[in-house]
Amino acid sequence: MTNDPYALATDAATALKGAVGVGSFDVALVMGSGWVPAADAIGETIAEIPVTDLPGFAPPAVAGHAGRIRAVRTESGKNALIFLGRTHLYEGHGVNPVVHGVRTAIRAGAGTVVLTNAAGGLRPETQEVGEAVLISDHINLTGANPITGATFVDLTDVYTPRLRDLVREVEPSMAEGVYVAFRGPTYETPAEVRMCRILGGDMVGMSTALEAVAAREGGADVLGVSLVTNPGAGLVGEPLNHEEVLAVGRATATRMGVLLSKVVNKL
Ligand code: 8IG
Repeated sequence: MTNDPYALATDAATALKGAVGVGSFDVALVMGSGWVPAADAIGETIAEIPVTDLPGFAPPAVAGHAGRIRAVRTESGKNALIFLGRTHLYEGHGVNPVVHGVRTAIRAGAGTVVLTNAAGGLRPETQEVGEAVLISDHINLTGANPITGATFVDLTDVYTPRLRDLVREVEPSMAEGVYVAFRGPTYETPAEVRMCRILGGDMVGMSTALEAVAAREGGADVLGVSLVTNPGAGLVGEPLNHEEVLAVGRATATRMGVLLSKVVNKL
């Protein structure tokens, strides 16, 4: 086996296509915390495998992160790959396992990558818990980057404007916001939350930004959606716990599933 992350993704894509019996995929969706139950609305399941059946994936670490890959056929006849759970930078396996799903999906043909997450809301004045926000841009404060070497990828339109327009055709009232990515696994201090607001952030989380960068490097279009599950630390009320995140996900799963399904069918 190879140490080259791109070759590893090519190997994983070959193994994936063989394991699920699908020759090529059109779109990949990464379901973050709280989004996994929404996956059932995307299409008919063709096959589902644990990520650990493929080379390059880290074993799942967090409760509620299933660590499985589902191949589905959408109503519009597209082949979709759904990642039920993701690897986070805070797990300590380095940056390559974090973006391996996205790279594998692109090698398996996916030209569109949909990244979902649960996030803290930095604008409780206007955001509600359980609200989905379109990611318009990000601020990467993870200190990491999936790209090594002098590859100067343009990040002007990381989150493809055409895909954001398409979501607003489905859901005209949906807000847009800037996602601030931290390494975690701690939530922010109240001072860091205030900093993020001053910097122009609207949501804060521990995922998505690195995967979006890897997807753009790979030439895929990116759609990002955050499910706001708590106000950022110190803005209002109590700190959150992971169980509450999953509960918000369960409560909003049908709505989020319908949204994603409509968007995928319009691709
Ligand atoms: I859900 O408030 C969720 N994930 N960094 N901060 C960070 N990640 C999160 C938060 C939050 N809420």
